[in-house]
Amino acid sequence: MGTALVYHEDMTATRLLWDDPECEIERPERLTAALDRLRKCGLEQRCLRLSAREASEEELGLVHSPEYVSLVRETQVLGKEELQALSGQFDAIYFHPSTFHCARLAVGAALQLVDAVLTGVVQNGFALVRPPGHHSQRAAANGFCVFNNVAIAAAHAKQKHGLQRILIVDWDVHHGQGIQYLFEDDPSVLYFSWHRYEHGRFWPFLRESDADAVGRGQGLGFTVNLPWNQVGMGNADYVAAFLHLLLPLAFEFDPELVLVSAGFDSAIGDPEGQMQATPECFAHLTQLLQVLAGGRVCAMLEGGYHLESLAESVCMTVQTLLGDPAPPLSGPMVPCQSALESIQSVRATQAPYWKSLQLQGHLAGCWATGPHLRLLCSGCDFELSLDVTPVPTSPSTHSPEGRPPPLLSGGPVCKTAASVLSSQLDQLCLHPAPPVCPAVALTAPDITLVLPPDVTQQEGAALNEETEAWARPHESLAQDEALTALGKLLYLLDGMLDGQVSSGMVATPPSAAAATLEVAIQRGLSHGAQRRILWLNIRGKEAAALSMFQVSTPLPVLTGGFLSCILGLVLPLAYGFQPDLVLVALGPAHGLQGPHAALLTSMLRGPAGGRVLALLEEDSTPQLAGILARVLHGEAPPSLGPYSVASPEDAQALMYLRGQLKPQWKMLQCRPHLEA
Ligand code: X5A
Ligand code: ZN
Repeated sequence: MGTALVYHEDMTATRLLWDDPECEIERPERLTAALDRLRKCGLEQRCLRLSAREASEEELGLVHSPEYVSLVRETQVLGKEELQALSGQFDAIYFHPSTFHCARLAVGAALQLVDAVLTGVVQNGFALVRPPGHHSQRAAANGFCVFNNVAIAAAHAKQKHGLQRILIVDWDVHHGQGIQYLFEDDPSVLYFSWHRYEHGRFWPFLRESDADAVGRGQGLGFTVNLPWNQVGMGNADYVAAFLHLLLPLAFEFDPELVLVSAGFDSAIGDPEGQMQATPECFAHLTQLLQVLAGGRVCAMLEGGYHLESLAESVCMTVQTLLGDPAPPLSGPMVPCQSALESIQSVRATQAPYWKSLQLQGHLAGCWATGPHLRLLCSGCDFELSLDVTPVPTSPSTHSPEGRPPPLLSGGPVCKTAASVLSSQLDQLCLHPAPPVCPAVALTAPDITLVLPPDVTQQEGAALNEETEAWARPHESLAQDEALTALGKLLYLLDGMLDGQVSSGMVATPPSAAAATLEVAIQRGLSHGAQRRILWLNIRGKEAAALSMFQVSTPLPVLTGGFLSCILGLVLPLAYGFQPDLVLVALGPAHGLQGPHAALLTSMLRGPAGGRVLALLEEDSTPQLAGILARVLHGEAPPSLGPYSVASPEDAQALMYLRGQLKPQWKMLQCRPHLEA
């Protein structure tokens, strides 16, 4: 199951024939620059190349009026003067004698891509097209767009393939008002667009581009606009918008197909967008979307006018569709205040329509203290310690069950949350790092092991002595079996930290799990300075008995609670921390089903540059090991299926933890500072 690249060189034919400063940026070199770069990077060669066909007039009729289609058809025979006069009747449009042919190829490319994905010929793909489509409307060309490529693709997926839920993600820097109008009242198409808005002072200057346009009729809540009110939005802002807004809705919507209006005028250097996101950011956005819809993602080019930035961003997107890990993001991972204001306002506006946005925040301030919670990141060049309300140590301050009581008891809800918190806090833990090098640890007691195919056989005789030395202090590591697993683990760990291995999986005998993990952590931390390692340990409650667990949160196994924990806590921490390596350990009684474990593992590849080491116990099911191995190699995790809402207790526990961690970990924020 590969990646399709749909293209036709005829689409370079249409071009501006007269002087028009607004339109001159939409030029043929946009396609050739992108294609050249795809070839130079060897990416084109890795894709299934499909030559675009022309869409039929019937297909255009899925969203456009017959009169409008005729009007565009007739431009083929017009002279320059007539073309210019007709163009003037639309906003930011030029026609060329080849426009009808090119625009039909652009639509045809989008349809071929959708067909290839929905018939299982490929897993995903990219349509490299012009003219773009998302501004075009039922009977109007607009903003360089003639036919609405993505909207027609969505209508076709519904009509020809019987799809019932399609997510359209419009990451172009302009509002795709054309798509919005076409699906405004249609609950089978969830349209998400972020766009430069500047309180209405940016093209296309529409009131309905603002956050309060949410669709109508049956489609209420299925239009989601995220207006950017300042220029300069960057990687942290884009990732925060996905984690805190788009992805909760998308998981709740549970799409069967994801269409991307992939405009790259939202990338750094673009004269239209004036934004700051680097090309790698599009790899991350793509990767974040690939966990939806079983990985069925079709990206269609929209805008993007800085040729270098466009070409590089297209490469990043295609490379990620091919399954390669996203390169690390540059720059500080701190969303700006204006971005947080926008995100918060959309969350508030959309909350009535989405369970995944509800149940958050209304109990804020309920807790004055909480359970033992401590996260330490220490290192040669930075030290951050976050000490959250120490747990009272005197037994007299504990409730009868031995749990720390909240100081401000706000009523029944708080009491429930208190007991849930203290009983469930052990399932996911953050490890403190010895003061050797920067590290955060999300916990894990038991070891599993990932073996990239080319590495599997190499256990290195030279390593054995060292392995034995590491094992010596641990009684449980004495047997051969445990020693072998440890050897593999250390081998992989070194390979990943040296950059020779991208990901791995190791299985360990259950009795040796805790010790193996301990060695792994020590080894990772002693490997070299300046390494950031994120340890994530998931296991049943008894993990609390182990030392070194400092921060923990319940990791509910129900879809809603699980997702809010991953999207609202684990990934923001991980993106903020930017680890060199993530170790995920699934210990005894971890309670996760295969799809959940796969989703978590898959999503952690993002912040770690793909360097994820999974540790399993030997008695894990082969299905689990198989599914994890596949996602580690870049395959899409299976869908989680229908959404079920997080319990109030889980939501409360998560909110408490987030509240404690937010001052230090800015990616956790989804609203601006009130004091600012
Ligand atoms: C597809 C696209 C932008 C039109 C801008 C007009 N259109 N000022 O990016
Ligand atoms: Zn655009």
